[in-house]
Amino acid sequence: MEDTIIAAATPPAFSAIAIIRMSGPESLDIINSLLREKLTWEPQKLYYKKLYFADELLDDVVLAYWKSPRSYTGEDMVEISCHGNPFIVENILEACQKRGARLALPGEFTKRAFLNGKMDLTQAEAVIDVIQAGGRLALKSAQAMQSGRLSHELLEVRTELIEILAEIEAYIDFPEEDIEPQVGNLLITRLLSIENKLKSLIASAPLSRLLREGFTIVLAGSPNVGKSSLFNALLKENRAIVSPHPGTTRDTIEAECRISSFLVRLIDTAGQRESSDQIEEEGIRRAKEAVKKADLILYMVSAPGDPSLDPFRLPELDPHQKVITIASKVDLGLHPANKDKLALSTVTGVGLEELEEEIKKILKAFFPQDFSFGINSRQQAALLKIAEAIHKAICGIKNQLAPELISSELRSSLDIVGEIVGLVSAEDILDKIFQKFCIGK
Ligand SMILES: Nc1nc2c(ncn2[C@@H]2O[C@H](COP(=O)(O)OP(=O)(O)O)[C@@H](O)[C@H]2O)c(=O)[nH]1
Ligand SMILES: [Mg+2]
Repeated sequence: MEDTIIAAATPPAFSAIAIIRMSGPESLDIINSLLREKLTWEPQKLYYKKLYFADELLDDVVLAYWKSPRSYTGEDMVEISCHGNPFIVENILEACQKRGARLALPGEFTKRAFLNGKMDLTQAEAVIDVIQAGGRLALKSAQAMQSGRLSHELLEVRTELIEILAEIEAYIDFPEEDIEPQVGNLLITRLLSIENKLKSLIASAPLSRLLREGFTIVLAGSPNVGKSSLFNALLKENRAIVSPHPGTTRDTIEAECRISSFLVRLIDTAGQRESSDQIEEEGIRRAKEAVKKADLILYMVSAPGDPSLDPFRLPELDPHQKVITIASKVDLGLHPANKDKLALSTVTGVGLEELEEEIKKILKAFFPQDFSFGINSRQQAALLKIAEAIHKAICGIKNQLAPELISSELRSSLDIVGEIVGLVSAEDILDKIFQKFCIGK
């Protein structure tokens, strides 16, 4: 029998209400032991009661009871809403532990929900993404995943694979017969369409990484062009030190912000020029590293001077990396060579709105119009293996390999589909997934 677990579901802060959750067979006994009256519990009803431990009042609380299997975890559950004071929460947690509950591990409630068949593994993984989504699109993607969109698509793949497998395995019983070319071609067409579906799912992985980890936007350019001033203007606070002396920012400075409801890591870099100063050189090295990892680079050139005089040159970039070239300090006048660039002044504010609009446009363009959800890296790795097995099966049919060989590829891809949704799941994989959760979820 499972033990009974307990945890605060809300963060330790002074607030109107805090919620504590308990799950497991002893939940009702434990909470009953803290009541002074006998209660006839009905599931999904709220009870306003006083909890006591020994003779001490713990708090006035609202209690809810969910009876197994109709609960989040699938077990008997009790939810305690108390006043939002961390000392009250601690006292209640302690009292329940003394009566037999134990503190839950990170993600243990959701792990139990998964193990009790309340959700599959892709849905369980999405729970944490829903909680931690740092922007609207990230939330939409996590919610689609939680509602089972990926599982649904994979189930279709699975059904199709089983049908194809049945056709191929029919040949195993007749060793004298090869797969007829006509049948083979049809099977290849069906496998290719699965392969395409997998490819588009796999292509969503880097996008979901962007949603989860945020876009990296790097400010780059020569010393003194106004990078740190723009960094502060974009963050709307004075985070980086601005000074008229070139080389003031000697390291990269990073801050998280939200642009158009996307999570963004904004990085201010040290001015990039040849330097004899060792610390500054290290800063420049880091700046170059930052540029390499950037999704978008705000490349600043100084307006009044000729850009060819700016010692900083952008390194060669990957095709996915985007650049906005900005002519800075336009309040001092705009050099004709910079006419085609976004003209900006952090002193007068000219160009700031335009820049933010441009950034929004570029970030949005990373996602296709019909983007609905992105897969995580575990799912991506597994889908890559399936795609590879299917590719081998296609080659096998083309090269008229023995049906056993083709079927074994397809069987292995069926197993991996099972791993993704959690039909088969090793304990260490589950541990890795649920460790990332917060306690109480
Ligand atoms: N006139 C004017 N001066 C600016 C502007 N932006 C920055 N500066 C000044 O230029 C100098 C260098 O700015 P800073 O942001 O430290 O440049 P960084 O070295 O590229 O980070 C400072 O004295 C700033 O006050 C601007 O838009 N107009
Ligand atoms: Mg600076």
